[in-house]
Amino acid sequence: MARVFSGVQPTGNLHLGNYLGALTQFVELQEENECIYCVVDMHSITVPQDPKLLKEHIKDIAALYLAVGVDPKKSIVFAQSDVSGHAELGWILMCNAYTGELSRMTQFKQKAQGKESAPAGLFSYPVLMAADILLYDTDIVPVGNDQKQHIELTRDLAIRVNGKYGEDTFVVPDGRFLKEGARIMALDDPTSKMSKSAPNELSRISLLDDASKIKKAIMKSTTDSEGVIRFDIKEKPGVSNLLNIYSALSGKSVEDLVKSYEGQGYGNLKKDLVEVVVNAIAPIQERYNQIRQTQELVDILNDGAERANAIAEKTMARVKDHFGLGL
Ligand code: ATP
Ligand code: LTN
Repeated sequence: MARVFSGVQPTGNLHLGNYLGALTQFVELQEENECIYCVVDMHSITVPQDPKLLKEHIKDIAALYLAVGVDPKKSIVFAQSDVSGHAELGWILMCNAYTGELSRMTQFKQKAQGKESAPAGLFSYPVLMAADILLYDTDIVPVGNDQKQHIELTRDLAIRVNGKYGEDTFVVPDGRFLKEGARIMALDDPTSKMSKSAPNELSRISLLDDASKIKKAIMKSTTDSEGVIRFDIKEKPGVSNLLNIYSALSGKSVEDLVKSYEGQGYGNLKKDLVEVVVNAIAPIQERYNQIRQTQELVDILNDGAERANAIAEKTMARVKDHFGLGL
């Protein structure tokens, strides 16, 4: 059985991009692998967070994991800060990462853009991510395409350390990415990805949005003035994004959708998409509401942390031994 690890930041509710890009893979993978799904709360404090809200968001994300179908009997679900090995291994990796390679990370460049100074945590964010992954001897990391560069860095760090401290120090992981074109874009600006932290609420559809918000966001979404429904990411990013979302949630191929909307305007496509989205997320919301406020959720996270810690401790003992740390 392969070991799978992935994480999501508790920085807001999950949106369709997170769901289609990451969570659907989480659920698929748990059938045949040993899966560990983490709420990466320590990553989220690389930008300021309200402490009270952060605590709630950790449970929100955990409840959403379960609501989309992550099964705590099959997979480990826990909060990153409950396992101290992440920070510990993060430091060890930091001593083997170069400032040059970290300053080339596009996520860092984007988040620090225009600022005179940025928190060192934002700069070393990818190293903590590498620690998350390497701590569990992970084979496969299911993530969206935007994380490719961070996965490459994780592999580079593992290979570098193995070369210096012994080939059995780390398992070198592989990313599992969505196929190109399946990236979900912002509804108000289809040239940038749908994101939790974009200021415009109508740029995304959260998994917890009600029908009227979903309708508003889709009906107002940016398209183009050609008035022809066809798939062309370069020329028609808005319409292509709507077709992508429609296809992913309905199981119909983009080609079939394009055929069935031949001769129709964007209004019909948008109207039908509202229904598809509302129907797809209704059962997720129902399960979320059932579990979010329960002791069961807390128990699942505590049990997950215990199981994760048992694996992490073994890795830390091995890594410290290879580095000559401790007695
Ligand atoms: P933020 O906007 O705060 O950076 P985010 O919305 O990008 O957050 P993350 O927590 O960084 O979300 O990502 C969780 C997972 O969802 C990652 O695997 C990421 O690659 C994937 N993901 C995020 N946005 C999209 C998107 N628009 N399309 C497909 N996958 C996505
Ligand atoms: N950087 C990721 C979140 C993340 C992650 C991880 C994903 C942190 N640690 C480990 C996979 C494995 C993001 O922004 N989506």
